[in-house]
Amino acid sequence: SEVGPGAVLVPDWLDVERQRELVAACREWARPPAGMRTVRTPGGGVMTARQVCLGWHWLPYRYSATVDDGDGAPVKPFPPELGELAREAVAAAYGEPAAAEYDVALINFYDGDARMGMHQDKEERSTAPVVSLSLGDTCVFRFGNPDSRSRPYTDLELRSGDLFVFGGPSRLAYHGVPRVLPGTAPDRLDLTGRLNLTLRVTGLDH
Ligand code: MD5
Ligand code: FE
Repeated sequence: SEVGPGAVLVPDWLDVERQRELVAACREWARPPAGMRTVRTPGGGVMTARQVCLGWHWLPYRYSATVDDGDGAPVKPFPPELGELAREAVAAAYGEPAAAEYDVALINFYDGDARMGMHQDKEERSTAPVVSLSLGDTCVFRFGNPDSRSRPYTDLELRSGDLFVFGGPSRLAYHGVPRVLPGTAPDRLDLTGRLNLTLRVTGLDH
């Protein structure tokens, strides 16, 4: 369903088997080298969601080929199956195929106390839609507007298996995760906390 212009939510898009496969893959990707890390912002802040990247390494506020704020290792490659998944997701949300090749995944892990403040995703040079897949605990997701981090915004719950695609005028909307609802993950996932996979097009050359 369309939550805003170009912002399409497809609840329960991934069946539990595909969720389990993605959770298992995320556990592997989280291992060192170039594994899950804590992100520190230039202003001295610490992000409470921990992150691992594939394809390109996200730093506040640029992309790098190496984990400059961690062990310095080369970022893990972007798996072709995530590119396929992204294109499938865009087609499911918009009813038309994706125009660009996806080349980066940012995987955020939220424990019960983690949150993400309102921000825009501006590090990508491409205007291609962002694909977001939620796994594990439900969260409250705050979907805002492109002009300010304050109202108007819409709070909605994202559950395990939900797909959200942000394109068109919503690509640069402010958004955040005000809270996670602990203990709400499907039992069969064996996951405490929330994982979010975002698939993006950087517009960078390798
Ligand atoms: C999350 N992650 O749930 C979200 C999902 C991040 C981040 O925000 O930057 O890692 S991506 C949500 C998103 C992306 C691009 C645009 C919009 C939302 N939007 O216009 O609302 O961990
Ligand atoms: Fe974001």
